[in-house]
Amino acid sequence: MKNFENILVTKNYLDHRHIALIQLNRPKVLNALSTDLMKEVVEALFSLEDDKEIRVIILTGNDRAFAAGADIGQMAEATPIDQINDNRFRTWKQLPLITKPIIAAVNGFALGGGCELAMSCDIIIAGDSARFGQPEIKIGTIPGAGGTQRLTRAIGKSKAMLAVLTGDMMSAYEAEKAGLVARVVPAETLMQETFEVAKIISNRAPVAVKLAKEAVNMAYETSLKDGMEYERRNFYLTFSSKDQKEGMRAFLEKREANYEGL
Ligand code: CO8
Repeated sequence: MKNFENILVTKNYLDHRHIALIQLNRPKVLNALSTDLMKEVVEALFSLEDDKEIRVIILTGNDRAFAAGADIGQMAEATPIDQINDNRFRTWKQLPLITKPIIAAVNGFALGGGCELAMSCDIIIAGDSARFGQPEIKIGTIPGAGGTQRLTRAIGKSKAMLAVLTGDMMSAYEAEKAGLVARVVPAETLMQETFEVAKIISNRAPVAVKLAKEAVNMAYETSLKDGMEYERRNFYLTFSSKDQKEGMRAFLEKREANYEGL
């Protein structure tokens, strides 16, 4: 893996060969999501996607901030045409193409694009000091990378409206209660707790994990009827994998399954 300027990438995270960590690393600006940083995140994700050893990716920031939003300095004087030509959204559009599970481990601020980046991941685990919000309204704009869409699907219209129209932040516990966050843990143990979740997922059959992720995401993309159909087809598809045979035989033989991702 090459060296990046704005992120740190660790394969074999905590000596686990199936887990990788991407850490946003612009601490002086609370990990503001510059175009370059987002390009690097996407490049690293695709490199880990292609790495056969990696089964789960953790995305994190630091104790103070997961990310405090898009880089305001970079945007302040931009015209719509600058935004189009800069094509910042190209990187964001690539995030859903990653088939491996991505867990956002959030301490501190996850605001604006930072909240949107966390919501682009598959699971959000938050430290108890984490704060989520879409504060764009306070600086005269609105969310641009899913804040009005993913947040509304995650926490419902009324709470999303409150967040988007006031710009006020939610605590980690409010975010958990609303359904944005899967689990809140003590801030100091965030990375260890996230690693434990990643370990569990990395022990599951990788093909089934990908098909399950795809099927859950379909719940957001389509009608219930079509989603059910999609799920059923992915269910059938798992029966063409070696790992399904291994998993069910291991259960019947009362032993641990050994999954190969085949
Ligand atoms: N962009 C650039 N710099 C930032 C950002 C940001 N989003 N957030 C913080 N910083 C910088 C500050 O300017 C400051 O720099 P300096 O030390 O040079 O003055 C440094 O980080 C530390 O910040 P503060 O001194 O403000 O720290 P506080 O603890 O006092 O406050 C806050 C922390 C509350 C998080 C505060 O920094 C803040 O309100 N930040 C802005 C939050 C925000 O408005 N985010 C939304 C940005 S717009 C957006 O995300 C739109 C996304 C659209 C999708 C993008 C697609 C391309």
